[in-house]
Amino acid sequence: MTGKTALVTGVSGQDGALLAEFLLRKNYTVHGLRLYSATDDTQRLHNLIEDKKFHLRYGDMIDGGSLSRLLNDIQPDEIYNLAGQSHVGVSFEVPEATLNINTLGVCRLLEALRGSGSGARLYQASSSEMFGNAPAPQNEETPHRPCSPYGASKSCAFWLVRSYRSSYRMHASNGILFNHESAWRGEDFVTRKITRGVAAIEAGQLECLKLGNLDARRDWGHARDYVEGMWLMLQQDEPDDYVIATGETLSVRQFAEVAFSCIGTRIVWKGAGVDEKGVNEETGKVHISVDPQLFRPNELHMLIGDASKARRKLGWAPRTLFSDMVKEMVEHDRELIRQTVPR
Ligand code: GDR
Repeated sequence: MTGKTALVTGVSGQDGALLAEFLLRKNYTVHGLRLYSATDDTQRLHNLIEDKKFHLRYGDMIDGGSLSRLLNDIQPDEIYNLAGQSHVGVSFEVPEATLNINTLGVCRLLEALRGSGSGARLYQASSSEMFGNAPAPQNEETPHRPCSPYGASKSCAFWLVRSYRSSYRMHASNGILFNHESAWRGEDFVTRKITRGVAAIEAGQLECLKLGNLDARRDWGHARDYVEGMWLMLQQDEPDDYVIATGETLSVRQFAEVAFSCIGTRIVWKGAGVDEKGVNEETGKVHISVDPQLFRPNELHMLIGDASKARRKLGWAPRTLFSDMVKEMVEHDRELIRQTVPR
C-alpha cells in the first residue's frame, strides 16, 4: 500500500469522483480541486467527503497563481488534470472559454509544475475527439484532425504536454480516452440522457426523447475501468501517451436500443433523416424523435480506439461489458425515479 499524495483537478466530475475513490482505496491522500460554485457541485463526492484522506480545495484552471499555490502547499506526487469544459457541442457556443480552460489551463498547470521544481508526475486528460474524422481504428500515431473547438483545444494541450515532457524532462503523460460512461455521467451527454429518458418513459413521466444525430458511432467504455488506466500511466518509469478504449463501436441508435431493452421495450425505427422515429414495437408509441437543433455544426462520425499499446505496456484492458454498463446506468436512473416518486 502506498502513502502517496495526489491532486485531482475536476474532481466533481464523473472521472474526478471515480478516480478519487480509486486512489483513496489505494491509500492515497487526495486533494480535489474544485471551482467555486454558488450551487452544490459535490453530489458525486458525498461518499468521499467523510474520508479523512480526502480534501476539497478551491482552485481554477484560469488562475495560474492558484495552481502554483496549490502545488507548493500540497506537494503532490501525482497530478491528474481532469478539469475542463468537456461538452463538445457546447464548445461551438463558447469556443474561447473552452480553449481558455482546456488549453491555456494546461499551459498554466505545466508552468506551475515547472516552477515548483517538484518532479510530480502529471496525467493529462486527452481525448479521442482530437482525431476528428481520421480513419478508424485510431491509435497513438493517428494524426489529429479535430473538427470541434473542444477537439482543437485538447489537441493543442496534448502537444503542450509532449513539448514540456521533452523540453524539461517532465513525467507527463497523455491518456487519449475514448468515450467513457457511468451512472455519474452528466445528463447532457447522450448516453446518460438516453438512460434517464428510458427510466422516465417507463415511469410515465415522459413519452418521447429528443435526440440529435443517431448515426454517430462511438467507442463506449466504462469510466470506472478507464480511471485505472490513468493511474497505471503514472506508475510507469517513463512517461508516454496511451489510447484507452474498448475497440468496439456502436451508434447512438444502437445505444438507445440496448437501453430500451433493459426495460423490456423493443424499439423499431420508422422514417429517415429528421423524420426518423424510434417506435415501441408493442404499443406503437413514439419514444425517440430527432431534433435538428441538437445537431452539431460539425460532426465526428466514427470512433474506434486501438488500445493495444495500453494492453501491452500497462497491462490494461476494459473489464465491463457494454451491455452491463448500459444496464447499470438504466438501473441507476430507475432507482433515482423510485426515490422521487411517492409510493
Ligand atoms: P462526445 O459525447 O461528443 O462523443 O464527447 P456526447 O455524449 O456529447 O455525444 C456523443 C454523440 O452523440 C450524438 N448525439 C447527442 N449528443 C448529446 N450530447 N446530446 C444529444 O441529444 C445527442 N443526440 C445525438 C452527438 O452528436 C455525438 O455524435 C465525449 C465527451 O465526454 C468528451 O469530453 C470526451 O473527450 C469524448 O467523449 C471522448
